[in-house]
Amino acid sequence: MPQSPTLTPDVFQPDHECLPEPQLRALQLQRLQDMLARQWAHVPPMRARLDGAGLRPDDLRSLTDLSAFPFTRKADLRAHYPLGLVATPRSELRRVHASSGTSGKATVVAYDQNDLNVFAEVVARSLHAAGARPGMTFHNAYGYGLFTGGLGTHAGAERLGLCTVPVSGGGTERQLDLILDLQPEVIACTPSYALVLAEGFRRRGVAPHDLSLRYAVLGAEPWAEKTRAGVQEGLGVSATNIYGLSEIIGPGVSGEDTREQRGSYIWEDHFYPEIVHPETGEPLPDGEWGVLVLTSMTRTALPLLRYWTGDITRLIPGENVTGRTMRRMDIIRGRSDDLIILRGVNVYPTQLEAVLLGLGHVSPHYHVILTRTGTLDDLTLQLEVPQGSAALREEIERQIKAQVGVTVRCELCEPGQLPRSEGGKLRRVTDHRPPR
Ligand code: DLL
Repeated sequence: MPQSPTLTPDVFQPDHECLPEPQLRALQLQRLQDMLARQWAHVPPMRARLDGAGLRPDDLRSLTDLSAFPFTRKADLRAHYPLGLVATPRSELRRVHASSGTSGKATVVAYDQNDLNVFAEVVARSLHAAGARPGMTFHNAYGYGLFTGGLGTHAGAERLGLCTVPVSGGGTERQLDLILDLQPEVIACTPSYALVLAEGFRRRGVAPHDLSLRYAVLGAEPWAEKTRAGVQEGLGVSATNIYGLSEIIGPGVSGEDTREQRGSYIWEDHFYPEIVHPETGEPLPDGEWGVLVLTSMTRTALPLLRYWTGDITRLIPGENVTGRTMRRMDIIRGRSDDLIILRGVNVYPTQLEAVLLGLGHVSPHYHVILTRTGTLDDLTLQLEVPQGSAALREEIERQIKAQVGVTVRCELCEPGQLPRSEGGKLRRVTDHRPPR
């Protein structure tokens, strides 16, 4: 929908979020050039890599030249653990965060004051897009500590002018009490934890329309459209996505608009997005699914060039209705390393979730177990269903075969038996397969 230039769109920073596209592209090129020059001057391992590839920062003359530059991967951060890729003197750092990772050392990320300012700004934009407005109360159930979720959204909420309840994750009964007592309008947590809280209120007999909550800002793990419906109904809110990763900044790389609920705006004046083919690394056009690659253009302590997020998504083509000029990304279908290849068929857990929730009567709690018999892999899908019947089990197996193209074994269990989120990221898959 074309926007009237006389209207100020209802966004946190109209001058940035609605920058005309030609100006945005020019700004990106300038910022990418500055960032490359900064890395070249201050991060010896990255300079050596460019040298090895026969590249210099001034080889970037247009945005399309970027695809000639090398990717940065998690392995690079590990190889230079803890702070080997930092571009500023140690005395200028103001914070570190870390992610535990499933193998090997944690990944440590560092911020100087400029980076913390950028972090607060992009989170403030995301919270505003999600519906939060100055003066509202904000129940923040993302974990505080080394994880970027708690402190990152906290600073953004203060930048926007919210009153934050820094409850962090876990302690569900206390969370329910605090929501009833302090009457927040906005809640932020993982989508799986939002369902746990909704279940808690249902158990207590509190109806969604009796809650003060109006907006939920959900992220840190993949979720599908039907989970949105579950959270919206269960908590009486409008639920939107917030996406991000510690290596690039934390939450606030992108955020969805509550009025639109159709993809998350990437704050493209700070983070340059590309979608590339998962195997070849070749850039893909807008609209095609592939791996999201991000360059943090304005970070000064830890600028990363073409960081391979491993997250599978696409850039949504076409106009938006909010007046922003920045592109939107779709949901994360999964991580390229979460991909389950079951007897040759690629499956992401979120595809199974979408089928299950589409069947209506199934609760959103599920767990995937992978095993191997001989050389063949098997997938068992555990589901919570009150009074589940053999007929229902067969129907689910049939629908998954029809819609996703894989044969799974379904195991029904009583409500409450499967692991619940404790506020952190919920692991949906247990892999018992020996390495091949
Ligand atoms: O999860 C940052 C964050 C905190 C984002 C709170 C949103 C809300 P990491 O711990 O480094 O950072 O994990 C990053 O989590 O590469 C994705 O695989 C996944 N992820 C994050 N947000 C989403 C989302 C934080 N909205 C990794 N949808 C990313 C799907 C997400 N996956």
